[in-house]
Amino acid sequence: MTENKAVLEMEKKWRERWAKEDIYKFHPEKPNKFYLLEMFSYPSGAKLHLGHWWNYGLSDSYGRFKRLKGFEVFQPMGFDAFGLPAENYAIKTGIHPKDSTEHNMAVMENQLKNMGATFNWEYEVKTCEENYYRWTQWLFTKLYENGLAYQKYAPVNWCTSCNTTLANEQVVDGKCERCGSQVIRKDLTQWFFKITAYAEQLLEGLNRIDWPERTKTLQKNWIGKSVGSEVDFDLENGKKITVFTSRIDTLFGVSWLVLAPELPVVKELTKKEQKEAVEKYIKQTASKDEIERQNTTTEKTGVFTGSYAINPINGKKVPIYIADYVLGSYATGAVMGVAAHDERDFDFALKYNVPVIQVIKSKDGSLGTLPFTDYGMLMESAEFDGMTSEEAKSKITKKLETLGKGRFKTNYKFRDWSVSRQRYWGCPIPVVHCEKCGIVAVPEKDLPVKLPYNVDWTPDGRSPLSKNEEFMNCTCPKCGGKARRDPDTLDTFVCSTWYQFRYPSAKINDEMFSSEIVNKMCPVDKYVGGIEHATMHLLYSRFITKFLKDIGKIDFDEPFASLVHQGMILGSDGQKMSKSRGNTVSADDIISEYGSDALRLYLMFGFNYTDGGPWNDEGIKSIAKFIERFSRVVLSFGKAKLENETVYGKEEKELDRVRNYSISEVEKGMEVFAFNTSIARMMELVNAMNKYELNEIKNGFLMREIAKDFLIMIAPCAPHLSEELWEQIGMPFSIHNQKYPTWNKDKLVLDEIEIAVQIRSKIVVRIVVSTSATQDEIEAVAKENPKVKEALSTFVSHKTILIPNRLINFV
Ligand code: ANZ
Ligand code: ZN
Repeated sequence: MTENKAVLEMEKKWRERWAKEDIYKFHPEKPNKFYLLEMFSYPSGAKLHLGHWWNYGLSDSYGRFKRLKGFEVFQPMGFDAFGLPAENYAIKTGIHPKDSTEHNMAVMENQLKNMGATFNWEYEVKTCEENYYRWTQWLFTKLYENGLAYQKYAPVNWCTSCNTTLANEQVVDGKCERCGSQVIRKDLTQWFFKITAYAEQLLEGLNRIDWPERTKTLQKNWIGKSVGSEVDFDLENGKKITVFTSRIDTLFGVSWLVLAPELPVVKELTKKEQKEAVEKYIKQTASKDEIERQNTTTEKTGVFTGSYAINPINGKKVPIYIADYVLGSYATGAVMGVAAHDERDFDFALKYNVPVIQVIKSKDGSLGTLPFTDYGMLMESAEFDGMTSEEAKSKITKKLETLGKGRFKTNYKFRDWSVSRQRYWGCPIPVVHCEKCGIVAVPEKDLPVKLPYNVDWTPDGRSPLSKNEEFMNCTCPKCGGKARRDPDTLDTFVCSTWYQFRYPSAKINDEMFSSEIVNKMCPVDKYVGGIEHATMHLLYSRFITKFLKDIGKIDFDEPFASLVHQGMILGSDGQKMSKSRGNTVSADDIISEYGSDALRLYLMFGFNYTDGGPWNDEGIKSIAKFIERFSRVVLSFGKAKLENETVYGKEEKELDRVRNYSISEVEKGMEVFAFNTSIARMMELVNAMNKYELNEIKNGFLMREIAKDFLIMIAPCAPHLSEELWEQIGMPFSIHNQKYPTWNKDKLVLDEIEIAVQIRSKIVVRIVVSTSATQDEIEAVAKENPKVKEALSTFVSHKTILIPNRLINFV
């Protein structure tokens, strides 16, 4: 590898000039703001890798394009600075998370600055700083005041070897990501945010945002809305069991009830002779996770409890079973078994010998093959016979309502968001536990509850903060008596729910953010980040945005108006880049050999931004050649003598057409992150410029204009080099303050076009014809061509078929 000193120095020179003159400064008072945001990153100490260039570099190019289009672009950057990696690093090395994080942020900030991006560092946000997490805590207290933050005893992921809880994303295939040990479930009292209260609004809002369809679908499925009914089945002991069903039209076909084994009522219902089998089954179930239990390919198992319940619609007595495919955490944890119309139930019925009662005919009136669930006609009861399923669902539920034994009900699959972490490096939970007053939120004037520096983070199963007496002991803000702090910290996803509002208001410290500023600047106009966040960060921040609107902090309810997911750059072997595979590509090496503009241009040209793809060493080489070519031709065009201004013949017209076409198409591509097509159009323009150079008499004025247009178009993609060439052709600093060139529709019209000539559908030759030529005229031109003449000498053509602008066929 050779270091390309000249290029590196040129790039550095311009970066220094941009910084010195502060040309990317954001002016909030100017109209036409455009808020461009990339998901901020965790401050790792490693060097910037290709992924950073891909994500941040290319969206920076998009932002630069928007600036040229006349927008006042706001593109802030910051760090998602709390989190497990720093704490795990501390456990391994003894280096304090605060120290390593601060170091890493400084290193990374410096590297990001060296990218030559237009980030507005004045508005930097670091979530681990007191003046940030103070407002994360304030947000918590507001949620608490509004009944949306609550404590519950619930299971967490627990690593048996590290002796600590793990976040869901730290559990890989049921094992601890750090040590590979088995992760078990452990019950602990934890804090939750009631995101489920916003289920409907989260669904509805999806219709109003410009997000990729697949991301919206992921959120929709995650929320999992299910419309149905609840039915109460009476028990022999006078109590009742409520089931949730989306198919109440099958109520006449119920053969048994199935409860989730973990439901507390199971113990009461179990008869003596079934006790042993039931208890054994409950134990078995406890070792399975929900995903395993919902696996439809494994055989259904279950155990009879010995008890019966009464079907309220027909008084039939049905047995009660427990089975692990019914989940205790969804709906009521009890289902009615309808073997004839539910596949899972059908398998179960065959195995346990319960009757299969068909109550629905298929639409053609036949009984069909069991089990079938398509909507047909109800039968069996005179009252509902012949109704469609939809009619029957409504009528049956209404009837149950009058009997006091059922009701309409909508359930959602997603759960409230568990936010407590028994870890150190996070935002402390701003409540105290008082013996007299119970849980008391820390009042705003006492925030932040500071994260102490001195703690023992050895993983021994206790929250590190619980071992710091100085932190734990406090006075109750309500009664002034002795109280204890909460020893847990918040999930870092809480910190990132609202950072997009902090940025534009980053200079204000006496409130979470200025509503006036945020209402003006937000929602974010374009958000760029990975799809892996679809059902976490992207859902959480939508929830918190809706909440902030409800408490009057903002007047809009969706944080990100438009969203783009970048794909992923793979190693040249098509696999995810990783050190262990040895397929990583070092961004630094590429830059030192070719310059950062070359890296950007290659990433823009070689891949579809939303797809990504495998790295290719040849690709960067051919981009280097393209750079050489356009540098030469732009200088030649840009330095052309201003003469022959009035010469505007066929060649000038064609060159001008390519220029106008290029301007319009590059713009279209840039707008939708289709950078590869934009670069391809610029390459075509360079070809056309090359061709024009061969002309004898050249319109120097036109050449200069085209050189300038080309440089402005490529400026977002090669920010340093375009600035350099701009200067070399004698233009004043800075190219990045120019306006994107305009194009003229009239100039796009082609005068002449090449079409194919076919004889009996086989191409013989290509000819150039005027775009306004009639079929007869085209035929005449074709017949003059020697090859066509020859072909037609042995074949009598009866007619010609013309496909305009493409071909003429002699048949
Ligand atoms: C009777 C029935 C008959 C059902 C039929 C389906 C088809 P969605 O739409 O996904 O919400 N169910 C209810 N609670 C459950 C739980 N805790 N664990 C597992 N399954 C549960 O599905 C609703 C259906 O899932 C309900 O409708 C119930 O089975 C089952 F031909 O009731 B159904
Ligand atoms: Zn108190």
